[in-house]
Amino acid sequence: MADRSRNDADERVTALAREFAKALLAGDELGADVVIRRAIEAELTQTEISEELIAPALWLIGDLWQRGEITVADEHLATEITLRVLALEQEARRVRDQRKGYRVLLATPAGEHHVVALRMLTGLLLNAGYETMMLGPDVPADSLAAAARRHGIDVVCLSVTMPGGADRALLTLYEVQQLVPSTGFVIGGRGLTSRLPVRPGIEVCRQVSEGVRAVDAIVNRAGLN
Ligand code: B12
Repeated sequence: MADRSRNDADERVTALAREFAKALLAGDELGADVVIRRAIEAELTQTEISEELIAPALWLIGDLWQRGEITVADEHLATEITLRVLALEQEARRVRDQRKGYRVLLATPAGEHHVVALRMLTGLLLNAGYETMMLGPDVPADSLAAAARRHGIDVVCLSVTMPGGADRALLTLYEVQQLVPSTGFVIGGRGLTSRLPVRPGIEVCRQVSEGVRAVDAIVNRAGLN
């Protein structure tokens, strides 16, 4: 079993290394950056990325250059892309490390059973480096607030789909703020109405893809206080 997971990990590294080399050969900086970000998300260490992805790709570039199969310009471009990607990797790790200490709770208010959007958001937040706690559907305001306090939650994400859901989200917000006033909120879903207050510490989103940025905005603001 351990051998199998080691083999899977090796195959994943080999595939990423191949893709990184391909991006360098194509002069595709964005593609190279995406491969490195995927490697970070797959929990490869900085050493593994340097030794098993970047170095072999540059050795290959060197061989092709020596054999006259690519030009000096191709080799220079590949090196420049690598240097920029290294800087981006540092930045991506710094942002991810900063997010590590923050806890995000996800739930739908009482009576609301639609949780697909929140499941999607959980994955995005985890990949971004946040700690998440998914309570799932139909959570009464008082027990959600108690959970937020018990687990030291920084941000609560709520989703509302059904008519009337926005009012229950408001009630949840109120209950949590009574117990832990510093908690931030990210709220989304088609059941939202203009009754929800938009003020610092409360972010309203139309798309799941806005969720990580919204949580970032809340924790960055809290960090500046
Ligand atoms: C799957 C589904 C269910 C499943 C849910 C299972 C589950 N575990 O989630 C079940 C079977 C339980 C269900 C039950 C019901 N459902 Co239903 N359901 C759906 C369906 C088909 C898909 C919902 C979905 O997952 N969409 C995909 C997600 C990704 O989209 P989304 O939620 O809209 O989220 C997007 C944005 O709103 C935003 N977002 C949403 N939340 C959040 C949160 C944050 C923090 C962020 C950042 C972003 C964000 O991001 C997403 C896009 O990026 C919809 C059809 C539809 N048109 O949506 C009906 C639908 C929502 N259901 C409906 C109905 C009527 C019901 C029931 C009343 C049916 C019944 N008679 O029992 C019950 C009510 C249950 C309840 N009280 O909540 C209606 C609602 C109509 C309305 N607004 O009045 C719909 C629209 C179907 C229809 N056309 O009639 N349902």
